[in-house]
Amino acid sequence: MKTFKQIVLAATLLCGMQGAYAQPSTQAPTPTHAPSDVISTFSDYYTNVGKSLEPVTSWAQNPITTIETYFSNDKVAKVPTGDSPVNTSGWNGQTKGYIHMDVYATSASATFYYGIANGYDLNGKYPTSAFVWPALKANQWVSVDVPMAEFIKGGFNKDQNIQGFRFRTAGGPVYIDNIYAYGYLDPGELPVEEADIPQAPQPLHSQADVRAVFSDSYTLATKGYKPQTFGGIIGKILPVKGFPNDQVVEFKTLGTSLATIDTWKITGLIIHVDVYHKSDGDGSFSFGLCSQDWSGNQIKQIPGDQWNWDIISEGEWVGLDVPAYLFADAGVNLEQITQIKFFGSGLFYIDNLYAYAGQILNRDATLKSLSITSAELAPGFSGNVTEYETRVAEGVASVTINAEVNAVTSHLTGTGVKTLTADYNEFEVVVTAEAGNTKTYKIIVNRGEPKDNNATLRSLVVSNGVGTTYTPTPAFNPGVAALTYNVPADLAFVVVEAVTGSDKATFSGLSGLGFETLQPGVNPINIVVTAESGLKRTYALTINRGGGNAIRDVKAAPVLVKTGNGVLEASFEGSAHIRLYTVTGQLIDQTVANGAYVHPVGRGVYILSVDGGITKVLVK
Ligand SMILES: [Ca+2]
Ligand SMILES: [Ca+2]
Repeated sequence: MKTFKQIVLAATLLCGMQGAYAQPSTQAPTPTHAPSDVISTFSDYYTNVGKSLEPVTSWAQNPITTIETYFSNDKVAKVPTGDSPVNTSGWNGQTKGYIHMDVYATSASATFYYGIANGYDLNGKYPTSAFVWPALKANQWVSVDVPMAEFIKGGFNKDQNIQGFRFRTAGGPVYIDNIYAYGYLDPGELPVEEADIPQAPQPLHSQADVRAVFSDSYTLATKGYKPQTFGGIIGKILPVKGFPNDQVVEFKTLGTSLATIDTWKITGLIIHVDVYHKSDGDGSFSFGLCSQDWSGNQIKQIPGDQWNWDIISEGEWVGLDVPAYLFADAGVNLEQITQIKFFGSGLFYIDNLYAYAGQILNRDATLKSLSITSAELAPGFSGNVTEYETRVAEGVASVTINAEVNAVTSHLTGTGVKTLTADYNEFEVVVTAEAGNTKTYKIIVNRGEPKDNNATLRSLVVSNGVGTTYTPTPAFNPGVAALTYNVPADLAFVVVEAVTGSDKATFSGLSGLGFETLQPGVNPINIVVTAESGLKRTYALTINRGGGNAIRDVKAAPVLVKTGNGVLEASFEGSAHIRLYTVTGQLIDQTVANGAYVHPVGRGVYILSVDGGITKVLVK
């Protein structure tokens, strides 16, 4: 027992000694940035601004960063080895260009890097791999300055404050002092953010009937939509990908999201908003309004027994139209609306938030039933399922499609007797709702035994016929629908060779294949492949003679051609570049001739190019 006590005592002493020596031997260098350019969060030097670090002690599984005091009154953060989260609630350092830290290690083999977090869960966002963290030095302070753009590229949302750090240390502890942000955040350094969704439908209400809050379609709109930093997530105003002038609001993880709006007067009107549920969550969506104050605490929602918010289906724009009086019933002053708050579950976008005078048109474009004579559809009918397939017996010449709309105000097309022109047939039934939105139901009718449905090309080569092939944009693959080739301005024809993906597929004639003469400029060529089942697929080639912008106007000189006695004779005015080809594009001869050209030929078809002008010559 005595021995055991001595060991415990010795261990305690040893630990105590290590603790005493394991601290920086010098104070951190005095910061050099002007206080007016600094937003600090942990520094004894900058006292005019800043929050402090708030060590997270509640996460038992994580090593805890502590705040130590050395050199009488100098605070230093001691970061243990591992993954240590530290709060710095509401620090707005993200508005600056860099985050600075002074970092001290007792060994040069220690490493340190860190992420910053938008939320209290401290899922840190780290710089991209392009950023090189400075190496630590033994018993020295090292300045670590990370561009804010690196964190933003790494996923940090610059529209929200920094809620914490996630320190990552190996071979520690390391010591940190003077954590502050400084410098200019250059918007040009930041990644371009876009909403990768389709554009919202064009609103159809006339300007005179509309009081808009957020819409690119109404130029007299209030445009007073200002997403708020409190009360849930921040709606982010972004352009639609490919449409820089069409903005939408993104709600990344709704939740709730509050926005103030310029005073909105909507007595007697209907509130419209287009909503797109891209992913995540259950698609539930609604909004509330406030006419009372600016805190967001007085938002009123419509009681559930008075309005049924539909679940927004994923991957399509859905227009919501809600009568304003329902909010009046809930206690909102419709002449003084100052805030709107969105509620939901998932990743949403909204567009075209406005109120209009009019009546609510029925948006129901679903079918109540859909069937086909003498065959069952698969899967079984459901109003929200829009694609069906069936198979009928060999020799069936026609089927009848029957359908009923859900709403009597809808319009229906595509039903009735349908002739089966092939063993693979596609039919569409389209429902147009009273409000103008449509829903298309597709029915594939297969006839007879299953047949090969492959109507793709395996390869496609466009060449000049004498060994030079041209590369299309985009690169060829069997699934591509349109290809553009830029070819030289003086190329009078191309040779197109294609192989079908299935031996059972056929070309529709030889249209688009083999020798194709080119006009200067744009030459469309379509290749149509027909699968065994009858399914057709078109590859649309655009041959751009002159390479897109260097289109040359080739004047075909008047050419007189005679053949006979095994000789082709051409006469024309002046000097000309001559090329003679076989019908499949093999170059036979090229030269420059003045006024006349003579070449021996056998029987067959030849292509004569005189200064780019093409003449087809038949030699009997
Ligand atoms: Ca300090
Ligand atoms: Ca828009």
